[in-house]
Amino acid sequence: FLLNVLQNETFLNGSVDTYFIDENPGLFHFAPSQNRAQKLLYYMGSVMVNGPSTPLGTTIAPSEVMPTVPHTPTSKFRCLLRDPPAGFRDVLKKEGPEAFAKKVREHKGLLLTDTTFRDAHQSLLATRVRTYDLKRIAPFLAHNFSPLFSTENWGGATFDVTLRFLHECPWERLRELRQLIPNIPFQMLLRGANAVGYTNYPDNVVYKFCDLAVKNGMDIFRIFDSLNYLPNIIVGMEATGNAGGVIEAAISYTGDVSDPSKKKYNLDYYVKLAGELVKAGTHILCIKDMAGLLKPRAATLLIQTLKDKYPDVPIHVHTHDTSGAGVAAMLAAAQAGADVVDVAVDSMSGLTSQPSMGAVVASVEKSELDTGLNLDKVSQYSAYWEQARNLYGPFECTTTMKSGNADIYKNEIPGGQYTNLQFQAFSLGLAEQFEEIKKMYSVANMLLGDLPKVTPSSKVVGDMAQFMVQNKLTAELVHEKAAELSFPSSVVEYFQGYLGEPPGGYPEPLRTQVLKGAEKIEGRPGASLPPLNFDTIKDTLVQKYGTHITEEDVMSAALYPKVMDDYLDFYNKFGPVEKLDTRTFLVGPKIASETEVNLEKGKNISIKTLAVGDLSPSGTREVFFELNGQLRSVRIQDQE
Ligand code: 3PY
Ligand code: ZN
Repeated sequence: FLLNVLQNETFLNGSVDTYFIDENPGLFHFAPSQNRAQKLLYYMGSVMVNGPSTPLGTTIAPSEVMPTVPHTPTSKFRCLLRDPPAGFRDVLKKEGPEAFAKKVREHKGLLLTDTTFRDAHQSLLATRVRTYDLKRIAPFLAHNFSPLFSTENWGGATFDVTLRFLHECPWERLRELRQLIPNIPFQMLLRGANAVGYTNYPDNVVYKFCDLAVKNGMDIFRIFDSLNYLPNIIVGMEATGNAGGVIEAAISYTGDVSDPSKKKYNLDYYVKLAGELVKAGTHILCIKDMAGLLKPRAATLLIQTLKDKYPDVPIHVHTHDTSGAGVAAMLAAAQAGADVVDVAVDSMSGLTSQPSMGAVVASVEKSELDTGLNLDKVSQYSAYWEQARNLYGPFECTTTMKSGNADIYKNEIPGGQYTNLQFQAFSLGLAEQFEEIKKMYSVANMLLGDLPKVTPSSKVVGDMAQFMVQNKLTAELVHEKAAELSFPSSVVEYFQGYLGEPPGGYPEPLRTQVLKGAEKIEGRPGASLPPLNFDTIKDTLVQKYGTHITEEDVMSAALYPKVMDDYLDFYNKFGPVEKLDTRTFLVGPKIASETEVNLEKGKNISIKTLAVGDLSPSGTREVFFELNGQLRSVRIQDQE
C-alpha cells in the first residue's frame, strides 16, 4: 500500500486533499501480499462485505457452536501420545492386496465401512463437509474404530466440490487424513474411466490418477461404470492394480431381483457380470446399490447366489437408506454372507445417506456377526457429527426431505440426485413438479433403454425427464416427434456412445431418430482418446502461477482445467481458507468475535474482528481487525 502511495504522481507533487485516497482506488490495486494471515483477513473482509464465496443452498445459518471433539488419548494428554491400535491397514501394508482380501474373507464378524467422510455428506449436505471438520474428529476415529474395514473418505463428487466450492486441495485433504488415521484403510469411489469426473478421460490420466492416489495414502478403490460397461470398469481396475491399490470392482444394482416379473436385471445378469469382474481380477466384489433399491429379500437372494458361485471373493454391499429399509437390507445381506456393509454414523445416516452405523452395530452385537465396534464410541462419534452437521445448515437436504420415501422403488433415482432434483423443484416453488419429475424419471429411463442410473447415466435420465416435463411430452409423443425434437446434449451424447454401451443395447428406432446422423462411436470411448501431455499442463501452470506446481496439481488440472485455474487464482488472492473454521469460512466472522487459526504446526494466529467501515465514494469499505493484538485493516470493493 505504502509503495503504491509513494508511486502516485498526485501524491508526489504535493497536491493532495482529504479525498485523495477515496478518489484514487488504484492505490489499492496491489498484487495480493504473500502473507497468509493478511490474505485470510482479506478473505474474511470480503465475505463480510460481499457475502459468501461459495453459494449457499438454503437460508439456514451455520451453527455458532464449535463441535465438541470427544476425548482421545492424542487430543488431550499429549504426553501420553500413543499410536492408534492396529487395523486392517496394517495387514494391507504388510501383506498386500491379495492377502488383505483373504483376511477379510476369513474374518468371522461383520465388517463395516464408514461412509461419513464421503457418501453421507455427499448425499445429505451437497458434499460440503470441509477438511477442517474431518481432521478434528479423525484421531478419535483412528483410536476407537480400528475394527472398521475402511473409512470411505475420497472420490465421487468430493474431488470436484473440494476444489470448486471449498477452495481446498483434495490431495492435501487425503494426506492430512492419512497422517491422522494410519491404521484404518482408506476407501474411495472411482467412476471407472471417468476417474473422479463426469466424462471419459484418456487412459493415461486414469492410470496416473490412481498412482498418485495411492502415493498420497489411498488404499481401496471402489470402481464402477454407470452403464456397468465392462471395458470402462476394467480400465479403472487395471489402473488401481498397477498402482498397488485394492481393487473393489462394483456392480451398480438396479431393478429388483426378488421380483420375477422384472426380467432385465435378474440374478443371471448379476452372476454373469460378477463372473467377469472376478475373472478380471477383482480383489473384492461390490454390490453398489446407489439408489437404495436392494430390498432385504433381494439382498438375501443376491448375496447367497454370489456367495455360492464365488465363495473365495469377499463381498461388500453399499446402499442408500432412501426408502427407510437400509438397515434391514444390510442385516439381510450380512446374514446371507456379505463380508462388509456400508453404514454412516447415526447422525449422518438415513434418508438418501447410508443406513445407521449404531443400528447395525447394536443389531448384531454379541452375535456371530458382532462388528467389534463399541456402541458407546459410536454414540460419541455421532454426537460430534450431530453438531458438525449444524455447521452445514445452508446445505441441508432436510429442508426439503422430511422422511424416507418408498417411491424410490418405482423411480430408481440415486441418493444424491434425488435431493438435488427435489431441491431444484422446491426452490422454483414447484413442489408438485417434483412429483411429476419423479414419475417422468422412470418413463425416461424406459425410453432410454432401462439403464443402471448413477453418475453420469443418472444425469442423462434426469435431463430427459426434465425435458419431457417442460415440453409436456409423453413416451408416445417422444416416439412420434423424435425426428423433430432437439434433445438435451447429455441424451444425444449417450446415444452417440460417449458413456459406453448400455446393457442390452440402445433402443431403436429412437437412437437413430435422436442422432439425426450425428457421429456414433463404437466400443470404449476412452480407447480413442490420445494420451494427455502432463508436461504441457505443468508448463502452463508454472507460467501462470509460479514454480510451486506439484504432480498432484497437474492431475487436478488434467481432470478439471477451469476449476483448477479458479482454485489457484482464489488461493493466490485469499490464501489458505481451509484453515478457517467452517462458520467463518461460510458466512464470515461476527463483529467482536475472535477466530483462532492454526496456519501450520506451531504457528497459530488470533484474529479479532473489529468493524466494517462506511462506503467510500470509490465504492470500497475498510474492514478492521486485530491480528495477534495488532491493528490491521483491509479495503474491500463493495460489489452491491
Ligand atoms: C458418485 O459417483 O459420486 C456416486 O456417489 C455414485 O453413487
Ligand atoms: Zn452411494
